[in-house]
Amino acid sequence: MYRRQHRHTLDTTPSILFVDAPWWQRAVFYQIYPRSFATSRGQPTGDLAGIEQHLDHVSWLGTDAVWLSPFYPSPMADFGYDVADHCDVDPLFGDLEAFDRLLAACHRRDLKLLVDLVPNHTSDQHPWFRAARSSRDDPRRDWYVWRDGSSDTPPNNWLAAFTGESAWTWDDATGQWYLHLFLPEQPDLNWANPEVAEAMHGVMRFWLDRGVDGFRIDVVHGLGKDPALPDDPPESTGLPHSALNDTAETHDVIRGMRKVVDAYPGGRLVLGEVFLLSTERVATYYGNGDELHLSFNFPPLFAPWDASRWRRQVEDTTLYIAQRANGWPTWVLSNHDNVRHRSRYGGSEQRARAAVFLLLGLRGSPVLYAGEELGLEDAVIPDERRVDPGGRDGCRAPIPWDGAAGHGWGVEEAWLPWPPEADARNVAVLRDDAGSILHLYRRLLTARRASSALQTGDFAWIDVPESILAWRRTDDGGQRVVAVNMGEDGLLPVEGTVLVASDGVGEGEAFGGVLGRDRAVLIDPS
Ligand code: ISL
Repeated sequence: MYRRQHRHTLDTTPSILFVDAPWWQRAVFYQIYPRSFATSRGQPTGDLAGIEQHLDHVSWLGTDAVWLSPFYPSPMADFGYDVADHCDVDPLFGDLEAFDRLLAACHRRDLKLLVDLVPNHTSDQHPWFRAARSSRDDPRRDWYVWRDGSSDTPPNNWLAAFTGESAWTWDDATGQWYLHLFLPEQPDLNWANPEVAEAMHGVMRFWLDRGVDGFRIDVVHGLGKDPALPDDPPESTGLPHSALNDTAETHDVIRGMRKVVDAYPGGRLVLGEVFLLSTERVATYYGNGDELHLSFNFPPLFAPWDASRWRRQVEDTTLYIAQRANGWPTWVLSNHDNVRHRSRYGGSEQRARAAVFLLLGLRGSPVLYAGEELGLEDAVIPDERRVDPGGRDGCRAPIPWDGAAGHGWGVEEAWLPWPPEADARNVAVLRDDAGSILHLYRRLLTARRASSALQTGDFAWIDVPESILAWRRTDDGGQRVVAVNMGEDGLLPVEGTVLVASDGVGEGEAFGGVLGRDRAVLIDPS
């Protein structure tokens, strides 16, 4: 069913290649936000060469694939999610040669690389929109979503993200409204126009031809709009339309994109950002094996540190995604849009240590966000340093690489304040401390790589007290038990050897039967 192979990575740990599952079902993804990861040239913002210089950290940790947030030319109204040219690199981050070097450096380490595709909207400075806006008769006019009306009444009640105001902006020069699910500087493309699909497929081929392993697709559920543009229902009051758009049209668009990647060899991946707050709805974006390979599923990210709430999230994910033909879940606790999970769960490192057992132990592909392996909390951002229109600066603080002034960036201050305790909580210091959360992440990633049961095995709950989540992962190769305690100390009726413990205690020994509050264990029950 599978064969053991030594892979030639910088890591000396033998790893196992399971040939029966596609790579992305076994993979652990690592999200890099390029502005905040590392600089190669002593700048307050990171760059592609800086990422390349720090790739050994990513492979030492034991992840399999990198997802790079946008690095394309951009006016940065949304820090790169407002793309002005999909086929180039912003000078802030380097150039296409720097990209090619980074891609080659990833592949030398057996790391896959996904780039972020932003197909729902462009920057208002993109040549396409400049042309579209220039005149109602411009051939590109219909590449965006325009509607007639009077300048004081938008075409419908849709709200934009971040501003909380109308998703329509009046263009005085041409006397029509244009749609933007996000900032007015991010006009939505009109995917009902086949020329848009053709152009964006060209963008995909541009990166696939360079050798990328696939795409994380931004706001993929937003692409198809109901041509009637119906009002959002009153009960959704306050939610931006970007969290509600869920139309049949979008599934056609995704099938078109899937065909583009499937035409390439080597299992190129589409991992979609479906930001709908229902796992049942998210699941539909896997289609019949002809839409997304993987989708983000955010309801678990929004669940508090509470065992019964988490149990429900796991059950929903199992029911709607894992049990769906071609469904394979993903798990994510932190990203560049949300308060880091350590901060969300109350700030204790102990909880952050236990939480990674959910990410790496549940059935599905985990997506880590750079810095969570350091147990980072959100940075405290004074008002005068806030820059994001969506208020998401805290989770985007720069990665501290060492404890010296400038934390490896060569500047006193980076584009955002350093995260808390950066003098002690940084890569260099935590690497020297075998008991650190960083080493815990690494031990757990190593244990996951060594166990096909943990990667792709079946999932079954173990009957335990309410405050504990415990489950068994099983396949022909063996079994693993994972347990996470979100409440009072409790009895865990499992025997076996502790492989990894969230507090590092008792690893290699027989499990003692009691799991403490905010603690987690990985057990080999054989
Ligand atoms: O960030 C959010 C709430 O604070 C989400 O609603 C977010 O807008 C949604 O997940 C879509 O996010 C993606 O597209 C946005 C961009 O700002 C985000 O950074 C990106 O992840 C527009 O491109």
